[in-house]
Amino acid sequence: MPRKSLDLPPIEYLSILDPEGNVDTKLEPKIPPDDLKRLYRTFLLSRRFDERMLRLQRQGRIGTFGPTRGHEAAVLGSVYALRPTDWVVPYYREWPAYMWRGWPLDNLVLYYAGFAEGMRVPDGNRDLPLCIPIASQLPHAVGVAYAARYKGEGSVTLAYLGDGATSHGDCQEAMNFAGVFQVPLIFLILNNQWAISVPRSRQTRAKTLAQKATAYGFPGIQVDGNDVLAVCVATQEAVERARQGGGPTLIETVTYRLSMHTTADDPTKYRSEEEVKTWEAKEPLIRFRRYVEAKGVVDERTHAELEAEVDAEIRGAIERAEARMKPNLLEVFEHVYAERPPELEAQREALVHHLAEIGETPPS
Ligand SMILES: Cc1ncc(C[n+]2csc(CCOP(=O)(O)OP(=O)(O)O)c2C)c(N)n1
Repeated sequence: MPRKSLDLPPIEYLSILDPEGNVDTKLEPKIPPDDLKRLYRTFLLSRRFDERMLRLQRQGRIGTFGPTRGHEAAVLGSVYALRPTDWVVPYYREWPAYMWRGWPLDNLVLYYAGFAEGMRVPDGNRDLPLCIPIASQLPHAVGVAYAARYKGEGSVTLAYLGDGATSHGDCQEAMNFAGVFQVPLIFLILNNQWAISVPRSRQTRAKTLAQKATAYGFPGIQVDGNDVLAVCVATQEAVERARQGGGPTLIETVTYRLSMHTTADDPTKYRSEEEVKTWEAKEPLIRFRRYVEAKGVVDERTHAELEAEVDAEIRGAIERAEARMKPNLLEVFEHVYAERPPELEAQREALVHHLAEIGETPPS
């Protein structure tokens, strides 16, 4: 009757590109120059889009917006490892993954201006819409992965969640069933240290979020989430394993939300300037720029060209989206119930009647 340590897998930490732009060449993935350039362009596009959307919100032209500044390396490094036939299940900050997968920017502007049509998934894209209820996307992700395997698609599913989401029941249920059924699914946690004003230390007493995978019987790894290369390598390994029937993986990306949680939040109320400064020094875009410059993929001139290109793309998207914004009051009754309850139907009819009385016809 011994008392002994159990043989449990150790948790690895992976980092390849440090904040100064130094690369561990033994671990460096072979990303073709064209892909590096496209990744850098998407990085720049999402950063500039983020800045522009904050300004649009302040001008009252869109509603609440959740910035992604600081998360881009974790999102783009991971989505890069997928094929277009794989599935993406985001929460609400991973729209850089949509950009990578070819969504029109107009959709995103429309969505944040309150038009549900903005979340209409482009035909042929295997992405789920953004999901606001925390962790509720995860049981769906398990279902998607299970169904894809059942149909023999050979695809994998990449699901995103925040550190805050890990303390929700939906997350535990999803991870448990993903492990039990060995579905081809990757849980990618964006551990940005905060869930609005609640710090990571109040979500779990566990040393890492990656180790939670051990409890569900699949591999977990912690990676530097501001390092595109490390996230890419960890995801490529997980994708490969999932495709070969090896089941799920949990990847914890350690990163930081450099901006506010959403435009309805004031982070100066709960976090220190020193903390933000420490993370600014590990900023992922600057780090990636150093890398692509050292590789000779981007220089001053191409950088300026890319800046001009993404600026024009964003301007065009906003113009097109604003031209499509035709408010329809009756829409508040849509997309909630499959069959509208009688009291809501009565309210809708009253509104139709009222609009007719004041001579307003809602756009069809
Ligand atoms: C079920 C549910 N409960 C509460 C909320 C309110 N809420 C919105 S964001 C958020 C914090 C989420 O933090 P995290 O999962 O770490 O993601 P992050 O926003 O930091 O990327 C909460 C509690 C919600 N959207 N859904």
